[in-house]
Amino acid sequence: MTTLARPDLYPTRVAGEAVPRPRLDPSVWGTHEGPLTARELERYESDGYHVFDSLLTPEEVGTYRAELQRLSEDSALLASERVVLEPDSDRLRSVFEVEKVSELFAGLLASPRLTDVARQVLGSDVYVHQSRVNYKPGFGGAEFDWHSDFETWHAEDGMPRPRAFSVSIALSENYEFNGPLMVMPGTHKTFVPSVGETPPDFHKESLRVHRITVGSPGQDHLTRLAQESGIRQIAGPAGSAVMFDSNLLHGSNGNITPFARSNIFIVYNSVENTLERPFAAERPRPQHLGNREFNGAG
Ligand code: 6CS
Ligand code: FE
Repeated sequence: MTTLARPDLYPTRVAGEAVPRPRLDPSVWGTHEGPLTARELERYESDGYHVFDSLLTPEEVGTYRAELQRLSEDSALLASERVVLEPDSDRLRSVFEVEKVSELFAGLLASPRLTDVARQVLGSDVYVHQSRVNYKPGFGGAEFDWHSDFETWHAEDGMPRPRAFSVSIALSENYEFNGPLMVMPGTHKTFVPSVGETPPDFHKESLRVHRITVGSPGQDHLTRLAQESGIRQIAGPAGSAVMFDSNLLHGSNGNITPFARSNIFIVYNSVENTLERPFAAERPRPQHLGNREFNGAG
């Protein structure tokens, strides 16, 4: 069966040299009213991220932390493909599509304090493209190397445009020293293609050991962008959160301290940007990594 050619606005996983190109799309779509002020939207468009000092109450944090513990002891879940283990141990690294295994987290994903922001920023109705809890345990939670999420979601999930963002909600203290999220402000405005073909079932490797070549910008581009943009470390108390554009370069260091850095990440995508076939992979990734049930986020 011949596959029809289609426009690829963000070619990546290329052979030869990767040439960064300007982003073709805004980060803030439309002029919907919503929880963020005009100034906050301007800053988000410019920096590519926005910090919420306290998105959850201390009581909610307690409830979700207990849920994290419950999930980490669920033997059926631990044996499922939703779970990714740490590369150097069999401790829990990530649990994907948490709304399918936790009614509590399903309620959080659908709560208006998040979906109202998502509709405002994405300028349309929205749905959850991906959710995950990253446990980043103490004494060895491994790093996540620098990357653009959109580069992966475009190449491997078939997301056409960067009309999506993640909200990372701290369910434990995100200290300066236990592997908090780091971003390069403003880099969401440049799309840096990755060099090299996507190996089959690449996610089975890339989600566990995130020191990868395919799917990451080259060190030359990372060096230049870091020099131009700087690096901002997003530390914050449990209950705080940061939303960041799908194409913003980010990463996090490993955690050698005793203090886990456990966060829940929720990705909202516009219903006008639903997944097609991958732009640079043989087969789509599984449902728990890239949601293909495009019902609204409630
Ligand atoms: O491949 C993905 O979809 C995941 N990988 C990383 C390192 N961040 C975004 C996402 O969870
Ligand atoms: Fe990421």
